[in-house]
Amino acid sequence: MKTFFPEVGPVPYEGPDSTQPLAFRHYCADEVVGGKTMREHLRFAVAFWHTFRGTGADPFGGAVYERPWNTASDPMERAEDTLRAAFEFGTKLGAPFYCWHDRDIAPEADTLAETNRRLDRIVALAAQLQRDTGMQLLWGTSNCFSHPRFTHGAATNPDPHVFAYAGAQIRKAMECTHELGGANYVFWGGREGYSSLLNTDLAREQEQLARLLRMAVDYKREIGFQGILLIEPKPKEPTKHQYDFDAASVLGFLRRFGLFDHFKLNIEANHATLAGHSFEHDLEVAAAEGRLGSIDTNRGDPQLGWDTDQFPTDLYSTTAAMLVILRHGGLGQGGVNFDAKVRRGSLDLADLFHAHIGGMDTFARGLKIAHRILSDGVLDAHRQQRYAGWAEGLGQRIMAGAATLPELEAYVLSHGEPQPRSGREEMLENLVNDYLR
Ligand code: XUL
Ligand code: CO
Repeated sequence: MKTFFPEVGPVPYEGPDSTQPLAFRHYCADEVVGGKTMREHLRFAVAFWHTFRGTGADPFGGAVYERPWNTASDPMERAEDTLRAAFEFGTKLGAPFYCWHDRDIAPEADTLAETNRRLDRIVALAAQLQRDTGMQLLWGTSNCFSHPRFTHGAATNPDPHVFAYAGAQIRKAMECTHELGGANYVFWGGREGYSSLLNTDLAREQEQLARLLRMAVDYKREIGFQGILLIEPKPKEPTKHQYDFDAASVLGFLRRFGLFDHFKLNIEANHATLAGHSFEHDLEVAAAEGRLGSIDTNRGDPQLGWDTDQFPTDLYSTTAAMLVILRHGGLGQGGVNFDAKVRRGSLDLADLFHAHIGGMDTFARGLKIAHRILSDGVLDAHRQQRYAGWAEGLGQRIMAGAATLPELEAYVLSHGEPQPRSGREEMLENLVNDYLR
């Protein structure tokens, strides 16, 4: 049996005082936080595409990483080696889940029939490796954006033949996800958007996208797939205007096309910030409507305006995210996927471990801190107090639908000006900082 990381053993939990770089300081899978283990809260997943298929290439230069699983001359042998490396990595790291695109795990062949045969072969191996290691599939998805045929979009393509190709690919990827017991299936609208209105029929393209999603809902029912269908919003990149701009626009889109009950959202930190939001804003928008399904936790760089897909290291951000997630009852059958890549200059295999360990520890700390903040109740008490007026008298009548505009006028005429009240934002920021110590 080949091994690809002979120099790294299982990553232990050593606690906050550890000085060993290849150890967890905060993520202790079996530790119980608020009635659930950290493993159950966080459901960490390794993203197959970045961690095992990433090459370090950028727009100014090609591949720089030399990976031992990428050496065989036969593409299918390389694919099998890559999959084995992924399971060795995930097992050593102690990540319970992984995620893939169809074309990451099995390379595309000359015909769809042959490509599907390749996928079947790799899925059989994945099923065996899942059984051997206990690792599970958080979600599968289809890459309908890299191949040149998808240059003008997949579901939103002006050519129905390309739409059909996307549909065929998604059907197969859903079937493979189902076979592997995937907990979710993701749709990220890779090139579902446009760059110029001069050649684009926006209304038609949105209807096409909805039609494809409806077909996916029907197919899910047909095969009895129990996973959740997730849409991952992103405002731009690769196209200038993406239709799945942010959580709010996706929720509106789903409602408009009668798809609301069939989908939840996979919120990605870096996509939320590209849309001009914070990560926690988009999480809250999804969660407020009961549609928060899962997260991609990769962050952007505050100085760069594009999708840098970096591992999370900012404690303030993971705390804010976990506050939203815990308040809304957790991620259910979703999880925390690292859709993140190491930097071009991070050449060593060990860097892949350091990156994931850091991300897992940062989230584990965010979880523990958010749990403490919520259990102490000080923050929520402030919030509740701020809206106290709605629990009685006038507030209650308004929300019960009993008040009228003339009644509001009469109320103001007899009560005069409302009393100004501070939002206490800075005090609350200080309060959160106290917990970060
Ligand atoms: C792209 C992105 C994707 C999706 C899956 O920005 O986030 O990798 O997560 O297709
Ligand atoms: Co993503």
